[in-house]
Amino acid sequence: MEQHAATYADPTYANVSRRPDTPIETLAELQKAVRQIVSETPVIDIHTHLYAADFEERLLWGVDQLLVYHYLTAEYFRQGELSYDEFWALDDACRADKVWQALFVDRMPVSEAASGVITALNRLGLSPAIYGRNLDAYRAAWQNKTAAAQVNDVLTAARVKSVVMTNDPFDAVERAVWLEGSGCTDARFQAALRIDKLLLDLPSAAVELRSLGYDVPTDDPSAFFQEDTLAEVRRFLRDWCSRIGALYIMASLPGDIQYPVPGNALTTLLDEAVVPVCRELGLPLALMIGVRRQVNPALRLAGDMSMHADLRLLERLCLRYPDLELLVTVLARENQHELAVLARKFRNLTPFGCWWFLHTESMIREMTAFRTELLGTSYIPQHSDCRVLEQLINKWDHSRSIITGVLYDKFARLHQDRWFVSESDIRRDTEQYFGGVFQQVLSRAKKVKG
Ligand code: HDL
Ligand code: ZN
Repeated sequence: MEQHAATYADPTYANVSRRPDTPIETLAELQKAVRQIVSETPVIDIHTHLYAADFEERLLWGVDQLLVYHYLTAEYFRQGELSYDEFWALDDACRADKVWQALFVDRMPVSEAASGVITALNRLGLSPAIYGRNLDAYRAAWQNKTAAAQVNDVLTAARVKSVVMTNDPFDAVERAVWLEGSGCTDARFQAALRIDKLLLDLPSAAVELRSLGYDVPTDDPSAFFQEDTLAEVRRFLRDWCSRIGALYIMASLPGDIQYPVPGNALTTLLDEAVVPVCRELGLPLALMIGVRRQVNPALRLAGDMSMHADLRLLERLCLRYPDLELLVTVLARENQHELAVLARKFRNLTPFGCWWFLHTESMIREMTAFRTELLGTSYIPQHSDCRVLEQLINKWDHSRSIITGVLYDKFARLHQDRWFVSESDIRRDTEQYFGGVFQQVLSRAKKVKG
């Protein structure tokens, strides 16, 4: 792109009052400033599957865990030689060996997930120029590291200010940490209450609720529409949101959920339990829509599929609850533009992130461009969805460079139309994207509290 110096002799400029810091003069300087500021601005990662070190083995980290990440195991089964049963019979280290050989040695690691491993290793000082393609060399480099030290190194390298965990009260191991252990003692790890099982598998959730001391029937699902049962579900939600300090309540949903459907369990639970507790506690509701679980169970965690979602569910929730803050991400590429347009209709709907199969360079670029064109800086461009600690580095490095490109293009056009950009403009808008919008959603939700 040609360089247009902002000629201060330009009469249209002469009358412009000076900004706090001097407007950037050339496109080359603008590009440098955008790259630097987007690269260095700390981010709040609003949805991850990471855990603080308090959760011990729930915090996944290290070379082997990077390689047995379910994105990579799905890719392994396409090009590795083992059957499902042979692979699953191995321990993590042997599985990692197989993934490394198949996806990193026998061929170039060009997929998003595979190249991400290389980015993370390199950025943590394990340069492939030195460590080569010998997996044991990378393992040896970290054999004496502690989880706590790796957490500090990774959060610093990734410039991640804080992450929001996915906290499932129906997970017995995690529940024990909250009920019997220390809970989470690291303020950099915030909590979110995940309630898929309550919304999507009520009979099984009812059994667990009862075992936890909530007086809900386990033999008569229709009883869930009675006020005393719904009061107990609200008590459960309230207790757990308070216990973990949930920033929001969240659920993932298939794409074919209809809402509202009178007499339907999900409609009743949303209307009579989840939304009332969100309002009572002043919390947003986060919905991740368009997942079809376990289309291939042999892949285990990697066995889920995307599906097109009927977004009228969101339209109706926004109309029925205009003061409920909704954080939403959808899984089908075909739904993304529609979600951005829907967010233009409802100010309480905030799209976030490029979820799962959309967390790839080409999809992030496509989505960030049209979301910015439709929503300006009023949405949340990315979350990492990390399951393994070191992924924070590659997921955010790759996303930052793409967001840099989109922002630069928009700022450059303004610059050329003599709407000059300063570093403070760039910093302010980047901070919006990297946590500001999320914090505004949280504070708007708090205003509705009560
Ligand atoms: O349901 C979810 O939160 C998804 O993000 C799944 O956990 C999925 O397995 C995943 O890790 N996506 O990135
Ligand atoms: Zn997730």
